[in-house]
Amino acid sequence: METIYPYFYTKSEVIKELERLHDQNVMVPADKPLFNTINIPVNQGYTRGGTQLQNFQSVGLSNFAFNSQVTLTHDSYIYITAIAQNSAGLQDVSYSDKILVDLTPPRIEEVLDGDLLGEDLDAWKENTVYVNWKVTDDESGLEYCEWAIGYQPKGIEVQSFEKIKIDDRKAYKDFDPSLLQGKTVYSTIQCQNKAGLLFSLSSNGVTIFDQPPSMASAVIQTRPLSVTEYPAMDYYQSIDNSLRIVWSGVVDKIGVQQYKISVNSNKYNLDGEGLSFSDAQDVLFASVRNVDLGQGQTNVTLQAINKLLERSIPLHYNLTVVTDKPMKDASKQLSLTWHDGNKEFVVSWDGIFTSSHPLRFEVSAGTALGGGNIIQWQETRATSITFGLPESVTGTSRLKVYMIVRAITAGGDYSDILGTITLPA
Ligand SMILES: [Ca+2]
Ligand SMILES: [Ca+2]
Repeated sequence: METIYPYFYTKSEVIKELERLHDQNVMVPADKPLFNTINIPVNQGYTRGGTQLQNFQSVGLSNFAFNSQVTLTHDSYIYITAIAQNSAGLQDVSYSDKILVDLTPPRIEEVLDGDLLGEDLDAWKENTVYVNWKVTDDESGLEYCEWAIGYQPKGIEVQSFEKIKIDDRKAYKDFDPSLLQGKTVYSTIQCQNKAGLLFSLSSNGVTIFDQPPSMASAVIQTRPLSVTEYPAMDYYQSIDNSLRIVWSGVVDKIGVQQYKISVNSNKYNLDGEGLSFSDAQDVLFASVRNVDLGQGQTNVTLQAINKLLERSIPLHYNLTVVTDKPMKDASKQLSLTWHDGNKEFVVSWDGIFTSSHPLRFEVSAGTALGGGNIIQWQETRATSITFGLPESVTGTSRLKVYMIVRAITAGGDYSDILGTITLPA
C-alpha cells in the first residue's frame, strides 16, 4: 500500500480543506468518519500506529479523509495510519511520515528602514527603499517571505508583495522619484512558515526627500524693542543691546534639525549661531542679549537645515536701531490758534521736531497741566491737528488750555513740547 501524504499540517489547514470540500458540495456521510488515526508522541519519542487522537474509523472506499475536531498540541509530531482491508478480510497498513504540528506563525521581530542590519532610519534622499528584517520560526521553519511597500503600514501602493531571500536579512530596490520623493513609505515583511501560517509586520516608515527646507511661506521679524512705553515701528528698535527675533512658516517634510542665525551691524557680528528647537513649536524665538548693536542698520539672516543637512535659502530681515530722541529746535514755539467762529483749535508744530527716520506724534489737550479732558493721546503723522471742545467742557470764557505734543521716533523714544492758550472772554 502507498504511503499517505497528509494534505494538512495544522488545524486551520484542516478547516480550510473542510470548507473547500463543502464548497464543492462533497457530502461526507456521518457514518463514514474521515480520519484514519493520529498519534501524538509523548516527550521526544513517537510511535507509529498509535490511536491517541483518533481511533481507526472507516472511510469506505474514499482515498482522502479529514477531522476538524481534533485538538493538536503545538510543537508535537503526529502520525497517520491507514489500514486497507479487502473483502476477504486481508489487511495492509501504511504509515505517514511524522508531521510537525506548528500552531504559531512566524515570529517577525523587527522590520526596519535601513541598509544596515538592526538600523532604522526615518529619512533619506535617494530614490531607493531599503529594508532589513529579523524573522524566525523555531518549530516548522520558514517557507517564504515577501516584501511590500506602501504609503501606510501594510500598504502595497509602491510595491505589492514580492518574494525575498530570507537569509539575506535585507533588501533594497530603486524606484522612480515620483513614487518616493516627498512621501513617507512603509515596508511590510510577510512570512509563511512550513505549517502554512502567515504573519506580517511593517516598519515605522521613512520619509524620502531630497529638497532643502522651504522658505516660501516663512516670515521673520524682530520684536519692536523700545526704551519707552511706545513700541518701535516695524523694522526699528530703540534698544541697542538686544534683539528678539521671531519667525514661523519654515516647511520641511523631514523636519528642521537646526536654524542658523546671523546678525550683522556696524558694531556687532554673529555668524551662523546654530539653534535647535523641538518639532512641536510653530513660532520660534531667539534672543540676542547684552551686545552692542550700535546705531543704524542691523541685518538678520535665518537659514534652516533639515535632518538630512539640506540647507535652505537664507531669509533676511533688516532693522534700524534708532536710540536718539527726536531733535527739537529750541527756538521754535508751538503754534496755537483758536477759531472762535467754528469753535476749533488748530495746533501746529511744523519744523520743531526732526529725525532721519519717520516720526509720529501724540497730542493731548486739557484744562489742567498734563490733562487730557479735551483730547488725549491723539496720534497723527501730520504736523498739525484741528480739534474742538467736547460738550463736557463748558464756560469757555478766558479758559486756559494746556497742550502737549509728543514726537516719537521710529525707535520709540520721544520729546515733548508744551503750549498754552487762553480763550477770549
Ligand atoms: Ca511557529
Ligand atoms: Ca523608520
